[in-house]
Amino acid sequence: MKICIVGLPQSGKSSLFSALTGASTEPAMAKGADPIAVVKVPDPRLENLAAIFEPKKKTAAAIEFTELQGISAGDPKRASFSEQFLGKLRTADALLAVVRSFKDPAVPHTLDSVDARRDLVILETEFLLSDLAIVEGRIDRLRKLVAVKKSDHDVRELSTLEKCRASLEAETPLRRLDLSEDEETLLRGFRFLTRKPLIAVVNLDEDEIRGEAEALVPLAEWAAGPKAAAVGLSARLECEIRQLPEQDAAGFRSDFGIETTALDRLIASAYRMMGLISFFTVGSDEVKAWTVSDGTEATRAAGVIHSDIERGFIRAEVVSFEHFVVRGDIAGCRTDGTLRLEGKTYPVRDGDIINFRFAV
Ligand SMILES: Nc1nc2c(ncn2[C@@H]2O[C@H](COP(=O)(O)OP(=O)(O)OP(=O)(O)O)[C@@H](O)[C@H]2O)c(=O)[nH]1
Ligand SMILES: [Mg+2]
Repeated sequence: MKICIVGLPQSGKSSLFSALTGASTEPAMAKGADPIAVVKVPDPRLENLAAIFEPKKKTAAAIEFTELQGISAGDPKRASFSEQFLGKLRTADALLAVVRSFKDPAVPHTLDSVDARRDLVILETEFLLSDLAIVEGRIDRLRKLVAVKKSDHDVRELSTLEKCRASLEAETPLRRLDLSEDEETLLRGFRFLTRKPLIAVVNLDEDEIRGEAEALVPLAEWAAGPKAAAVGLSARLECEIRQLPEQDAAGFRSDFGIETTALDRLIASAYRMMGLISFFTVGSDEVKAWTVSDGTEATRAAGVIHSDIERGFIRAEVVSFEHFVVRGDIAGCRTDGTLRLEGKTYPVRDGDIINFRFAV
């Protein structure tokens, strides 16, 4: 899973990147590249399973974060995002927008005032306009095609895109559209920015942390929509805490009234928002967490591991994490019937421990 960090200049993107990854953005930027870091998803269940199986290797699910350079949105003197920049955003599975709430007069704001909601609207507007340009271009082409030869596929695509255009013209991001499975499939290839899950990270002043809920009120309505979420944190403080030894960090956190790390909270909300779940494969060689969308069928989940396992799928042996930890071994789960045999269309659930049987 790949998440792009975007935001207006000096909103705290690099600080957040460092807080999440423990790495500085400077070496990559010095080379003119976008810094990328792969971060492990913390999951106590994985630790638990590793303690039981004592495997040679333990592999957590991972999220790739990247901070994109070169934003000039909100600058009234310049045009909006470049095509190259938007193209990079389109490859992301989710977007993370950093919006500034900290007041620090030492850090100038391009718009001379601090307003998290306004900045979020500026970013969303850029995304809306980019999607709208794509939708309009495609509608023009499809109209011409349909006038010559009316194919069923083109007609359906045209009507779906017209639905999208109406939404975008009303300044409603496409993630709020209710689409049928067919419409969803027709749109997939466009990789619309406003259809992607969007997490807003409100970069708080240190003295706002205890009042996080209050600081998020202006975004509450926005964050209540589908595939949207808002999290408040101080990027600079989290970045400083990240550099402390673990025992000092805990004390520091409780002094500021911070309960969990920024990373844990961000990932938890990203998972919830994107409808992602984890299933596990276990054994003495490796215990591993895999990420799939909630409701993914067993064959497709198998394909995440290897296409051969998907193609040659026979059955899945499944036991839930909760049942497994009571027993502590697979043979016991087989005996008491908590280990089940499931077929191709079984919807995988969060925490399932799965052994795929396959033949190629
Ligand atoms: N007071 C305060 N300052 C912060 C916070 N987060 C970032 N800053 C400061 O804001 C400035 C910009 O932070 P960066 O993390 O570099 O922001 P950025 O969005 O990566 O900036 P550009 O990449 O230049 O657009 C730095 O001087 C940070 O120290 C915060 O939570 N509180
Ligand atoms: Mg930066």
